[in-house]
Order: sequence, then structure tokens, then C-alpha cells
Amino acid sequence: MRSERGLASRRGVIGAVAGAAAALPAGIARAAGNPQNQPPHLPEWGRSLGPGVIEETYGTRSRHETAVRRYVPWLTPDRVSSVSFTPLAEMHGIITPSGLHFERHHGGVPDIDPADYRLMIHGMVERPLIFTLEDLKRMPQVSRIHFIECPANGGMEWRGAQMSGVQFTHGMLSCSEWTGVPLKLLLAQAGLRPGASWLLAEGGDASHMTRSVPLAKALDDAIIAYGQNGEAVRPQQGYPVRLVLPGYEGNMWVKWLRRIELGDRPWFSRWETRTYTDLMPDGLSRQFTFVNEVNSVITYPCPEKPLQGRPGFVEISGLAWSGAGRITRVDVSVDGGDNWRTAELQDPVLPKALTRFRIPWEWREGQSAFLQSRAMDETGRVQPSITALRAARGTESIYHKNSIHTWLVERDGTVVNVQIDA
Ligand SMILES: Nc1nc2c(c(=O)[nH]1)N[C@H]1C(S)=C(S)[C@@H](COP(=O)(O)O)O[C@H]1N2
Ligand SMILES: [Mo]
Repeated sequence: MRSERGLASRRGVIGAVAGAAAALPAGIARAAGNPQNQPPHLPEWGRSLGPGVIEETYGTRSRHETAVRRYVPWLTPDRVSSVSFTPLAEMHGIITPSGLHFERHHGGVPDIDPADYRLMIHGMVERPLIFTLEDLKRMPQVSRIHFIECPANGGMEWRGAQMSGVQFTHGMLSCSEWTGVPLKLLLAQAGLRPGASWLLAEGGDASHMTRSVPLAKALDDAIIAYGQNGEAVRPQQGYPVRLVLPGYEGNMWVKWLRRIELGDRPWFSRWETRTYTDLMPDGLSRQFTFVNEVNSVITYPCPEKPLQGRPGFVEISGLAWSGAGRITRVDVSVDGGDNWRTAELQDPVLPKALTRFRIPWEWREGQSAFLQSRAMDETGRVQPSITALRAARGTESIYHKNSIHTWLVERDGTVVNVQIDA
């Protein structure tokens, strides 16, 4: 009885879709395509056999999916020392597919034969050690989901809105499941000498990037990672081994990790005296800013995903993250910060990982709106307004811009990157 009614009503709905398409919200039944492949017809892909298993021994996404990493030609003089951005508007959930992970390298991507890979630990240790990749893989492992963000994310926008979409305002941000051996296990094997309090991590690429890391972080949650999203770390992400420092700025996650040296003070490498320092309004520079502060951005709607032709119900959705811990709350405003509603956080909500938030909204055609999101984390950190951040940090810095972001939805549904004084 019940199923009969269900069937009848489903038939009724199908009839309505086919017969009265014009009455439905645009974009549902009016979508383009070949009507011969749409209800009530049997589509062509169901009428002949497709390729069999292992036709592709390593799979690729559907040829209809076209989201790509992009770079900004005017940002860097060449592509060897440059950056590509994750297309955040196209992402579902919290995991970044490895093929769309943002890339930042200073000397190109080295091609490392895993048989020749070695990790050296030396300096203020009892026993200097050299590990092969097999040595590392035989040790107890952990898998953890963490975001990585270049602290220059959004750095083009300290003085005003510049970039035309969320891929470029926030796309130096990705989130993966990282697998490897806790760094503290390697340090325990090497044995710390008294006074050891810092370590230097060096990359094996042509840039030999080196960063000083406080020992406390190494003994806390640092991972020597060889796995990314279930397979080997991708070449662009540091194959075969990268340093994972959850919550810390991306440049410290040294890729193609070659050596770790223990010492009793930071090294002040050129990356720490000339590059990743934060210039403050009083003219002084902050030497180290390790943690990526609490941040968030709306990824739907956004400039790449406007509302044209889609009045009515909209599920606003976005990403929140904090290098200090778990996201506890995200508020969303549609009127530039006058009124806020609390969004729903989608499970899992993990420390130092991207967190997806959602909130329903009714957009009337012809209505303009200023969309904003404001994230909070378990340490009590709250994402600041751009005005408050500029008051504290000035506009001379490049790094650690985590202010509330504003999208203007124009009356026709176009979405534009703007900054408003709030
Ligand atoms: N060896 C080495 N490690 C490196 C870099 C590099 O150029 N060489 N770039 C750093 C910077 S600035 C960032 S933001 C991250 C980017 O990591 P990804 O390319 O996996 O996104 O790697 C860091 N680790
Ligand atoms: Mo970076």
C-alpha cells in the first residue's frame, strides 16, 4: 500500500518535471545537454558496453571534470619558483584530491629515486643516523588529516581586494590525510643531547630550503610523511618524504626532506631573515610566526560560482581552519556583518584540518548581499575584521592575513571580491 503510493507520487513528480519544466527553478530541468539522453529516454551510455576493468591501470577523473590548478602569471617571474592554487570552489568535503593540491616550490620539482633517498639526523644527538625509505616505512606509523596553508595566502589583499576568485584569494590551501612516522620516534632513536632545543629541516631540491623548528613541535605532532591520501606523497608535495608540521605555516613543511640537524638555537637561515618575516606597522619585523591563525572563506557562492539564474534556496557553504586546534563555530552574515547566524559544522571536525560549514539562505532575484564568514577555534581565537587586522598589523606584511572575507552578491547574482570597512 505504502510503496504503491510512493510509486504513484514519484511518477507524478517525474511527469511534472518533464511536462512543466518552465515552472521549476531554472537550472534543474532546463539544464543543457542532449534530450535523447534524459528522462524519459534510455541514455546512450546504457545501451552499449563500456571499457572493462584495468583499462586504465591508474585511474583518472571523468573527462567531463575540468577543475585545474592555476597560477598567476604576473605574480612570479618564472614557473620554477612559483605557486599554483587549489580550485577551492570546486572542492567537496574537506579533502583536497592530490592532483589538485596547491604547489609552491623555489627550485622546481626534483625527480628522486626512492632507492637513493636518505634522511640524515645529526647535530646535538647521541647517535647520528641515516634512514632509508624502507627504514622509515618499517617504523610505527600514524595517519592524520591536516591542512597546509602557505602564509602568503591572501597576501595580495592587505591593501585592498585584488583577485577575481576564491582560487586566488585563498587557494594556497589544501588538506590531505598524511601518513608517516612521528618525528619524535626518530629523535628518540638518535637520542637528544642536553641543551638540544631547535632543529633545522633541509630539503633535497635545488633550493635547499631550510627552516628552524622548535624542538617542542617536533616532539608534539610532527610527522615524517611518505603517504598522502592513501598513496605515496606526490612529487610536487615532496616525494618521497616531506615534513608535516600540523597548524604551522606551509613553508616550514620542508619537502624532499634530506636532513634534520639538532641545535640549541634557531639557524636564522635566509628564509628566516629575508623571506618569512612579518613586517609590523612600527617598522620592526616579527622573526617567527609559526601558527596559521583561525580563518575561513565562503566557497559557495563565490566569483567562480555565481547565483545567476538561481533565485530561491541557496546553501551557503565554505571552509574554516585554524592552526591552533579545532574549529568550534562559524558565523555567517549576508548583510556585511550587521547580523550573524551560526552555521552548521559538518563532521568530521578535526584539529588543524579544514572544516566544512553550511547554512541555508533564501536569495531573492534582484537582491544584493555582502556575504561573510567568521570562524572561531577551541583556543578562543576569533577571525578579525580587515579593519581590526590592519590596525594591529599594518599593510606592509605579506603573511598571515586571516581577516573576514567579503563577497558582494550583485543584484543579477554575479559575485565580486570586495573589502568593506567593518
Ligand atoms: N624543499 C622545499 N620544501 C618546501 C618548499 C620548497 O621550495 N622546497 N616550499 C615551501 C613552501 S613556501 C610551501 S607553502 C609548502 C608548499 O607545499 P605544497 O607544494 O605541497 O603545497 O612547501 C614548503 N616546503
Ligand atoms: Mo609558502
